[in-house]
Amino acid sequence: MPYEMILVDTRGEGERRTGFITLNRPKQLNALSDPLMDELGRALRAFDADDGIGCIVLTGSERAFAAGADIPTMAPHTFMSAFKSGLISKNWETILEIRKPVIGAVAGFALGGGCELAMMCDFIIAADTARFGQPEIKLGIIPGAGGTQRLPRAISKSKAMDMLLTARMMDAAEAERAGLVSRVVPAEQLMAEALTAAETINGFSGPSTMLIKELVNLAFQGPLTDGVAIERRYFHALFGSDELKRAYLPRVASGEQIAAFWSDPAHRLGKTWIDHRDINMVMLATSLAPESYLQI
Ligand code: DAK
Repeated sequence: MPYEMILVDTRGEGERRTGFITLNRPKQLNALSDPLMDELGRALRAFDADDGIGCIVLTGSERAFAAGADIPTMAPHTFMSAFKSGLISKNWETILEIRKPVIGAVAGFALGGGCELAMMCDFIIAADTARFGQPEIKLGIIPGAGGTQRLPRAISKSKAMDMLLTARMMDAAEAERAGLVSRVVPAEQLMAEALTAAETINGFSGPSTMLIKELVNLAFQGPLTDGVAIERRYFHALFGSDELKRAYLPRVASGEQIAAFWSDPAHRLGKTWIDHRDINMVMLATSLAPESYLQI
């Protein structure tokens, strides 16, 4: 089924490419409606299931990433209709189920639900034109897609209270200082920067990127001790990987220097016997003493 409110394409080179999803309701500044969120969820799931895709970039227009939930379609709701239809829930959080990294590339307004959607991305690269805000209070409502929960975790209680209670917008420079975004670039470089970041990720092990994403999200959402315990289990589990044993252990056992092995660009690019998916296994392995492998 074709998309009407988003644009979808793939970019980059190599074995795994980057899936781009562009919110495309220009007249409404990409206001987020139910049909749009359905399409977004469908596109995200399709990229997640595609072995040729390593990473996803979610973006909007130069003027707006998204100016919030679509106000006219929300306005008629009553408590019961909002509750029964699961307003801003069932199809708004598909992005949280995606296992591949999702980069938010934000230019212009990211307000209300737009800011909340950006915060659901794994990290945000912002154009210097980006402006973030949670202006719901001006409408007499509150955020409905996690704004009161993710914003304080991302930028501190004080700044979150300030933004939520005064409805002021935060520019890109302040958003970077506060930790809401990972980098700020001139607007005209936004897409290139996002693609470069995505291609870097695409060059690493897919399973490792998925595990890192899962664990960082656990750190963001859950208690520290649980997160560290689960991280340890996954770390141990990676040593059960056939790839690790086939690709790396024989070389260590034969006495090859780790540094020499790793500095060979052919290995780094996965052009020889070592497949690119092994690379992160190797990186994990190099953090332990060689004797450890010989006991596995
Ligand atoms: N929804 C629908 N259309 C929107 C929109 C939105 N959120 N934001 C902007 N637009 C539309 C404008 O209506 C305008 O359309 P036309 O009049 O040209 O047809 C067009 O986009 C351009 O907007 P402006 O002319 O206002 O452009 P400016 O550059 O002057 O201002 C702005 C840009 C982003 C600062 C301004 O448009 C603005 O403040 N927009 C609203 C931002 C906002 O408050 N977002 C929503 C946050 S609240 C619920 C009810 C509501 C909600 C939830 C539940 N219930 C009753 C259950 C809302 C949730 C939110 O996300």
